[in-house]
Amino acid sequence: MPISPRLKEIFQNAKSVCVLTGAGISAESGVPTFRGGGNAAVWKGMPFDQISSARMVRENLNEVWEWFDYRRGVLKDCEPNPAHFALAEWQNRFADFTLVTQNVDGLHHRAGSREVLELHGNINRSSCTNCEKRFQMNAEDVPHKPEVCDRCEARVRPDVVLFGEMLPMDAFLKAEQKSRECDLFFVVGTSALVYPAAGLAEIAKFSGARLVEINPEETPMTGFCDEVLRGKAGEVLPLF
Ligand code: BV8
Repeated sequence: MPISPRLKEIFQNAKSVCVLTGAGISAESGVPTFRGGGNAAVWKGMPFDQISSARMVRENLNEVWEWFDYRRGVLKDCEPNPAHFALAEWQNRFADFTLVTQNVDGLHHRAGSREVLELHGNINRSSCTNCEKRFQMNAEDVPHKPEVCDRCEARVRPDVVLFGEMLPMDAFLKAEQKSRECDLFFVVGTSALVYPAAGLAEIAKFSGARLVEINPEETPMTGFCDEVLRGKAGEVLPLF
């Protein structure tokens, strides 16, 4: 997938760059995507947006933990891939660089990205269902621990934003502000179906940014982009 000389020049002269990543950037690390390959992630017959929902936390927290402990088990053997490392390099190439992710796998941090706006939380953190105290888990803590909060003894839950839940406002508002200010916005490895995250690309475009999509497949965002690099993130990003 060659990068046009025009895009290369825009990239080299960009002052403010914003990147939104989704599950596709971790696909080459062996992390299953949610909707890739034509089938949506399911857990014991429940579609992804049912098992990963605020309602399931209320109705069956044990099942939610089983789903997240399973995913954390898969993640234990996954390493960052060239796409994550390329973006970690980009943070030193621009005066103003913002990395926003929908992913909860923590692979951007492990690749060396310093400030990552995690719009949907992090699978290796849990939070108290009562007092919201947060706990950092190691990848080896499968099944998860602690089970209950050491401050108020209520149950803990994955510190991940589930369907029907508010995003962390500080992260979202900063991502929104950077989307307005940037001159170049990359959408990498996302089906662009989940809002308000996907809306950041629209905000960038309406604010005058050049919009670039990197994805082996077409998405609802494709027609809206100025440039489409039809390829894998791990192969395309290192070419810049
Ligand atoms: C909320 C954590 C109120 C859980 C996730 C409009 C506005 C606001 C909300 C809504 C709205 N319309 C609908 C809603 C409700 C809902 C929503 O968006 N539903 C969708 C399904 C219609 N949104 C919510 O409930 C959100 N909360 O709205 O609160 C609010 C309102 C305003 C402002 C603030 C708050 C909460 C959504 C968060 C849900 N939690 N994750 C968990 O992980 O279990 S979302 C989940 O989907 C993941 O985070 C994932 O990242 C995300 C998006 O999926 P993708 O990352 O795109 O992954 P996917 O598999 O779909 O696609 C992979 C892509 O990669 C594919 O295109 C594939 O081709 C490509 N690919 C494959 N291989 C590669 C590749 N690309 C590059 N290289 C490769 N090698």
